[in-house]
Amino acid sequence: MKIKLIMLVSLFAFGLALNANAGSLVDTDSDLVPDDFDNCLLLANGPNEGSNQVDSDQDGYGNACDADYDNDALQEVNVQDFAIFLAAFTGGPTTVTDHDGDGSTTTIDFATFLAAFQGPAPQFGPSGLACAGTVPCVP
Ligand SMILES: [Ca+2]
Ligand SMILES: [Ca+2]
Ligand SMILES: [Ca+2]
Ligand SMILES: [Ca+2]
Repeated sequence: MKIKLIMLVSLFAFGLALNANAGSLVDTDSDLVPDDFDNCLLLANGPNEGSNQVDSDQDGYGNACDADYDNDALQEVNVQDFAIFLAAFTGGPTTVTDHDGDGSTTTIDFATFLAAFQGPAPQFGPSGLACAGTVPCVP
């Protein structure tokens, strides 16, 4: 009886360990970047996408899902961010505004901005990184 109990407890512990390992390999958006390391948790931005985890402003939210270009205290996507987008769109430096990672700020990137601008709070992310929201976010 005692041996059976020990076996049962061992199996339970083994199951827990397996579960813990499985948890760290969950990839919600199937972009080959596990959730715990994915700076755009619900949007594919892995090695198969041009935006591959690039985070120009180092706030822990990948360019692909971060339209809060100025990282203001309100953490909103508002007209200040639109001004930054417009500057990049009309020939200014392209970094944070390049959502699809093709090296330029185009109408495709504007669609991403607009969706965030009109979307409910939070208007960017979410990120799977524990340090998201702090600059620099060092996982
Ligand atoms: Ca992922
Ligand atoms: Ca992702
Ligand atoms: Ca960012
Ligand atoms: Ca782009």
